[in-house]
Amino acid sequence: MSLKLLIPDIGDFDNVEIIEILVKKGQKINKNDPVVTLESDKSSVEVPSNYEGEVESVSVKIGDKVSKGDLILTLSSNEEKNNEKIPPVTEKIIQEAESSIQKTKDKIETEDKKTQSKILKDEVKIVVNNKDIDPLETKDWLDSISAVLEKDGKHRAQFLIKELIEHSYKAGSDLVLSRTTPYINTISPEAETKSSGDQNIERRIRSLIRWNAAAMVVRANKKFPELGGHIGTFASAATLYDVGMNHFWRAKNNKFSGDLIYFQGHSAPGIYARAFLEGRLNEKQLDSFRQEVKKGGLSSYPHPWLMPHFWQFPTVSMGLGPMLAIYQARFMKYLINRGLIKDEGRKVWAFLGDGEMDEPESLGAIGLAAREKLDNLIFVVNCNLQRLDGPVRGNGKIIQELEGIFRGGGWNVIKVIWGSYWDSLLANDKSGHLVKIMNETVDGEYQAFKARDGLYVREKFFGKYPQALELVSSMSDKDIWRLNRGGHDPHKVYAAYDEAVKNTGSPTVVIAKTIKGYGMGKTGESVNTTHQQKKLDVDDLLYYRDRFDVPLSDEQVRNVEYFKPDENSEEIKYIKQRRIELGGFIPERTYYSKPIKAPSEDIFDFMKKSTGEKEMSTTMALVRMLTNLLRDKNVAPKLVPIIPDEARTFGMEGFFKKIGIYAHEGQKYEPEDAAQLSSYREEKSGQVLEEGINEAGSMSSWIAAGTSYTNHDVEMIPIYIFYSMFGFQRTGDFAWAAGDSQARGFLIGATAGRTTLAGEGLQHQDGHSHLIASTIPNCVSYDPTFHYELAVIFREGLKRMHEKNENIFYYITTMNENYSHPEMPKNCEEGILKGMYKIKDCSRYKKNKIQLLGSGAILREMMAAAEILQNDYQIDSEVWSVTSFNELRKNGLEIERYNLLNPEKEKRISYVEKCLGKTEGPILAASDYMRMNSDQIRPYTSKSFYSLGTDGYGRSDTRKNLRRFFEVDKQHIVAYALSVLSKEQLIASKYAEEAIKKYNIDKNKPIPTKL
Ligand SMILES: Cc1ncc(C[n+]2csc(CCOP(=O)(O)OP(=O)(O)O)c2C)c(N)n1
Ligand SMILES: [Mg+2]
Repeated sequence: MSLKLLIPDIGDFDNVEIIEILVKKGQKINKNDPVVTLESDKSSVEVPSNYEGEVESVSVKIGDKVSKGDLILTLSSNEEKNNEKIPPVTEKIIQEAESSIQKTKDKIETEDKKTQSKILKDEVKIVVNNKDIDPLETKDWLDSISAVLEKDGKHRAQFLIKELIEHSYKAGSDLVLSRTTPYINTISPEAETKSSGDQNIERRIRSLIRWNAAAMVVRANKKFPELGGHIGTFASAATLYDVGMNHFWRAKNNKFSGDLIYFQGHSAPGIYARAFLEGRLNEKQLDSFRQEVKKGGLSSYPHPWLMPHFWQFPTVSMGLGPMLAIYQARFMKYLINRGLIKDEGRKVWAFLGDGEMDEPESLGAIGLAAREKLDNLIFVVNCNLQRLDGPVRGNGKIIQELEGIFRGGGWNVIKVIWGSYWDSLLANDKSGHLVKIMNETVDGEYQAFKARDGLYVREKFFGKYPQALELVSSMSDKDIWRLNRGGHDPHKVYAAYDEAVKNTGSPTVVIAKTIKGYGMGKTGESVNTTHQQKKLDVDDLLYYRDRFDVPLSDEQVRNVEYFKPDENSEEIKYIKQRRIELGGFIPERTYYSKPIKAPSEDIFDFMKKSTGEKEMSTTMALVRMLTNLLRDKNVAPKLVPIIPDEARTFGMEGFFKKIGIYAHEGQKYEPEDAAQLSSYREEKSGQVLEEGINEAGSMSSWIAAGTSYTNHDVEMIPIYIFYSMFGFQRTGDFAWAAGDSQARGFLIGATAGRTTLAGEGLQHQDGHSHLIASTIPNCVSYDPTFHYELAVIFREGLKRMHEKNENIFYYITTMNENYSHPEMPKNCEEGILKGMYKIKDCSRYKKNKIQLLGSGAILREMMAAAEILQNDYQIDSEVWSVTSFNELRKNGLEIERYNLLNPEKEKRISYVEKCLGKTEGPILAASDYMRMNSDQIRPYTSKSFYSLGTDGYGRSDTRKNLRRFFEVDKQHIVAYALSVLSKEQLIASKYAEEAIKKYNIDKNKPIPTKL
């Protein structure tokens, strides 16, 4: 039958232009194949076919203006017309819902069985509480719930408790809800899974790692006290890492893609110390800790840039690790759901300090982790109760606080507070007084206990209640001192990790209590100054050796010697065997991803032609280019568009329907705009990462995608498009970490420029992002004006980063000002990429000349100014399009350095000088950024150089008024150019004076930085 394909609902637009026809008469097409591209003044979008069939006739041509319901083409097809209906999402939703109900049911049943086997057989304890007016009645209730737990499992018990709470609320009581549990371990001793490891050997290995880590810091500081380093952090975390290394973390190899571990920055010495025992690092390397200038040194903290075969993730800027890990885990699921990697049950582990959790970024994304059910994510928060200056929560309890926050956020929370020596005490605490003390004691006290001794703990802790004191009456002070904390007990840590890796449906946080500076003795253990302790005197070292039974003589201790047992020793064999069984060493950074072939030139050809009368912004040109890239079979699946709730601002809403928005649960509702061409389509295999108003999250996603080549061995092309003002300045530290991580991809600062965004005002108008971008050594940045410049830059970016695997990333600004774009001039590609090329030569009068350099939005003002100078003042000029002052500066720096270091060699010429050296007249440069942007190249030319720019706070007004205000409009450029020429004594000053008058330029207006 013959079917008509009509223009669908295109939202608010009417009379939209057809800019491409993608099918021909006689062509066979599939359902959803794009047939034409429409372009409004804001965005371009492809129209897909609703049917499969053969094109009979095409009823539109390029340039036609169409509206909803207009005929595009007719098709001969075997399909029934009712396909025209909106896809039956509803049915899919029902199917998905049914299957998820069944899965949940199955899960509940198995979990209930599991709980039943773990229930305490003990009688219920009566927790003494002053508010309890009838302890016996309390006991009745508690006994009842115990019976339910034993008979019907935890879900039934939780259900009854929930019902009770709701019932009492309805009956008039306040809502009683607690997100915290008593200050004891989440996993009861009976429910702990036991490690199969040899605990004696593991302890010996851990002791050696502890020793070597401390020795490394002490030795470095003996040589050069300025080097610094940390002992206390790793000392508190050694067991947390060791259990993971010996039993849980699977390395990348040819059979498995590897777990990903974010190590806490300050624990780096411990990770090196383990690598030393594993034979991956030698003594010489340990002795180069923090001395990286000479090749082979070990970086102070995890920095993939400095140790590209070792460290995978930079973490030492606190707060970045937690967010990066969350988005890393999410990106792993994204790749799985898009079918780009297999689901191998890999995990992302992030080790965090309890002080670090105060960074807003640390907790800022935990909601996303729960919402996206990231059961591939495990946080381990090392609660040593201290940060740099003192206690994290002296007057409170950080563990309880974190428990409440994470549980409230939907995480699976596992508290590891007490070590095994406490088990029997807690079991004998029939009156509940011990738990009561535990609950009542604040972190400041807990810290102080561990800075004292057993007697102090007996008196101040157990001594609070006679019943608790009685519990320890038969224990010596030494025994009391040995009562360990959960995070130092490998059994407890093992059990927690075991549960964490088995948990499904939510992320897990293991909150482990430890002691900062564990084992460091009186000068380091649990004292406020621990964090910065980098030296240990001989007595401390001897104490440390004895505490951990390190087999070194006093003399060796005095010399702070490392200790590595013989290759055939039990310890070395064991440590290696464990890693062999877990697939290799960790951390290790490798990549085996296949490069992505850059698309052929011709897919960018349309951007090299003039747009004629048609006006468009560079943002629109970018979206058009991306639409074209999505037709390239190599590139299309690898593109990861990342948008923080700005797709409509940038005219990218067409991507929603075309490639879908990633949503791990698909789309459970029929979108309000389902019938529209740019409908908000969410899909499990969706490609767009729509991050919501969350630039830090978007940046974390971008880093995850940009490092996918190493973390997943799949090269991806992330394109994160944002309001340029909310880019580098908002999330600059992430950008720095991206450079360190060697992320590859595009950052697009859209709606850029101080005078180009017009109405948005001070907080939105960006006049400095390029300067911030220039601070990142491997960031390549451009400020293009015309669509062909954008095409040349983007293609080169694809080639350099994704085909040739250069470890750089691109920052490109695009604007939202509409204008027509000229055809690409001949032979300008090299100049576009190097940073400047001549775009216009006005040489009619051959008397006086000036070099006009314009960038981004201001280039067109420069070009217009050149016309005025020529027509009204008989001044010739050459106009240069500067696509990147940053790139020009980089070249200038290098050349200047070479020349200074090689005074006897022939002088090399910077690219700026190559362009401008032999030209006539002074230089006047301007951009829509601060003057400092163009001033960057001033040292690399021998000519007189003046610059204009948009220094000062932005404000809302029309573009014309803003450019006048910041003195970068064509009239100001003309007046300043005349003034420059008069200053250079090439023309009389009266011309400049006249122009200033003519253009009503107020000389008395303060410089905009003061307004
Ligand atoms: C963003 C940031 N701010 C400040 C610091 C400086 N700093 C380094 S470690 C530290 C204290 C860390 O305490 P915590 O997170 O509890 O780690 P711990 O060493 O106790 O395990 C501080 C403030 C930093 N590295 N990053
Ligand atoms: Mg801490």
